[in-house]
Amino acid sequence: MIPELNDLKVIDLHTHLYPASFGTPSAGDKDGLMLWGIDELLTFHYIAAEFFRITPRDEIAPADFFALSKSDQADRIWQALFVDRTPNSAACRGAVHALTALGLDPCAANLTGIRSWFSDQDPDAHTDRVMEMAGVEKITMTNDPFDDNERERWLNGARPDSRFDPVLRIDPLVCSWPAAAEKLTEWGYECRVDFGGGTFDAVKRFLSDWIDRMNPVYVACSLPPTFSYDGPDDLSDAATNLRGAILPLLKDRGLAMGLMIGARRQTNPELGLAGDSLGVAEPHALARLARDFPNSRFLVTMLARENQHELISVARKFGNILPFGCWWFLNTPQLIREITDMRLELLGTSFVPQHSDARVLEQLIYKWSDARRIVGEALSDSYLKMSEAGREVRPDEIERDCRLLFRDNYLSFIQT
Ligand code: FIX
Ligand code: ZN
Repeated sequence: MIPELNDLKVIDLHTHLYPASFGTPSAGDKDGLMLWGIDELLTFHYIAAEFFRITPRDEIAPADFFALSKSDQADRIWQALFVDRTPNSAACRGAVHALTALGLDPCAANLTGIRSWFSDQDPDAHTDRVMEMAGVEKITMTNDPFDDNERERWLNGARPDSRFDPVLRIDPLVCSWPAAAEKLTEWGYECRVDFGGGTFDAVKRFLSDWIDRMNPVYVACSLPPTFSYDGPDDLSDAATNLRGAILPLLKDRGLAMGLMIGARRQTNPELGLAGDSLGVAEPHALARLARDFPNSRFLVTMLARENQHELISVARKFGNILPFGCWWFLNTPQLIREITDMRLELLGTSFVPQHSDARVLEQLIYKWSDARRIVGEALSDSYLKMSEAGREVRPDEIERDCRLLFRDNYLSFIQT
């Protein structure tokens, strides 16, 4: 373990967390975006997926489960996965870890006591406390103007405070053309689905307006494993929009593009968010983008374990690619270790080892504790090997490396 990592304040560069100013169900705003507390922790989609695996359909079908109140859902999950079974999956263990860290009983027979503790907390002060416990200085959000609920909140003046950095998320512009063109037209940005007329201008105006409104630290989209980009002659909708509008506009506005590649949406639609899975993607598309847009910057994470080695090899060729995080199904101790070792061996310290992807505030506690421990072990091993090769590492160098990995690589990349 690396002691320097214990006290380091990290920047969490991708989450789905919000401040209380975006509303919270615990305060009666049922579609509020700030998720926290025991009911959200237990109904988190990673855990819900595990519940459906072991719950026969004739006991409760997914649609009937989702029709229950959040607290009834949480009660059922607690009983099935934490009482009747041992909570030893990474997601369940994470909830146990967060509860224990907050002084709550992970062996409780029911949720009454835990729920009452959470109901005594003020969401805003609780955010400070959880960030302090997790050692997180900044939470980077995911802000989606195509989501009606979120969109309305921004238009009605909701804004984050200085603990939260916005990120403008634009999946439909890349992945769902022409549906996105119809939406933009409906909102007053007249687009033609065939990219004729002033469509690129309309897309740029849309992006500019949301950049002005949100002041994002970068712009992001998640892409399916089938995403392709094959150079200047590629006439697919995604390539056309990236080349004609999105990347030029981001360059003008000095913003990096986050690409999260490999999510296969709605493999099992009945399960909602818990129904997504992954597929192996083709990193060649990324290499072409980095090559054709040398003045654009790409923050990249890929979802398939099979893609990790190739992503690193592409990043070795292009300084405008910054690999980050062990995303979603890769965020388990074993895979974080494997991927971090591979990155340290091939990229030195020029990457960002982890982001939390937290959707529920208290997840920061276990996700960052795991990341510090596992990345710390990988880093220690790399120092040991260096020492065997004849070069000791100094304490100030260890501190610098930790800062690079958990803050400075990202900060300098988005500010370049
Ligand atoms: O696209 C994303 O940002 C993904 O992280 C999410 O869609 C996903 O549901 C998730 O929570 C993964 O951790
Ligand atoms: Zn995410």
